Amino acid sequence: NNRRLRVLVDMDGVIADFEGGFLKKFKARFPNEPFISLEDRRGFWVSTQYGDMRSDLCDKAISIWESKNFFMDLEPLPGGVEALKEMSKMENTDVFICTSPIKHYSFCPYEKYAWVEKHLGPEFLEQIILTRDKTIVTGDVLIDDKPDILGVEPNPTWEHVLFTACHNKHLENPSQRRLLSWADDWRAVLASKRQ
Ligand code: DGP
Repeated sequence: NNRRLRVLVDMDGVIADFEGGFLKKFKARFPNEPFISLEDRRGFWVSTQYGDMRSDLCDKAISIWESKNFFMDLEPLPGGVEALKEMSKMENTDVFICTSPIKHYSFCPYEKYAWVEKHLGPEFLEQIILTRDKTIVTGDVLIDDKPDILGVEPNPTWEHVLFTACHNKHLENPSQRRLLSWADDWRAVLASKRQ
């Protein structure tokens, strides 16, 4: 088998700490408002859970990630940068960062490119796929923390491996493989797709 393996890796919640960055900036900007600890996060959409707590907190949450420097300032998640660099050097392996920008486009797309250049290096700028629909991207595996990845293509080519995050750790779906973190055996996941 000499086919190359194509690995798609999500950005927010997988290599960049969206949830931690959000909570830190939400508390700093709204020190007198209630917040949801990472332990209590449920559901992919942060604004939905904040809106359920109190309706005006939905827009307050959204204002955090629509602000300049929100995406740029996200901390790398432990081991993510190292894992991407290692897999990009593996034989017969192509790695792409596959990330959905928010629709408020003033800062997010620019800052995602700048983040990749800063943390992974300028050569990784070739590997960025910005799309709101990941189902139309072909690949062998998609490592992503969003439990349900839907779009216009009903049968995506990739296997979605769920990357564990604060909002999805309680979900049980036996048909979905997981990576618990970058300390988990991502090399075995890649190896299984080369068979
Ligand atoms: P991705 O991780 O590539 O599926 O991108 C999803 C983006 O949406 C990511 O930047 C996180 C962000 N996000 C998280 N919660 C919400 C929300 O409630 N509303 C919106 N618009 N974006 C959110």
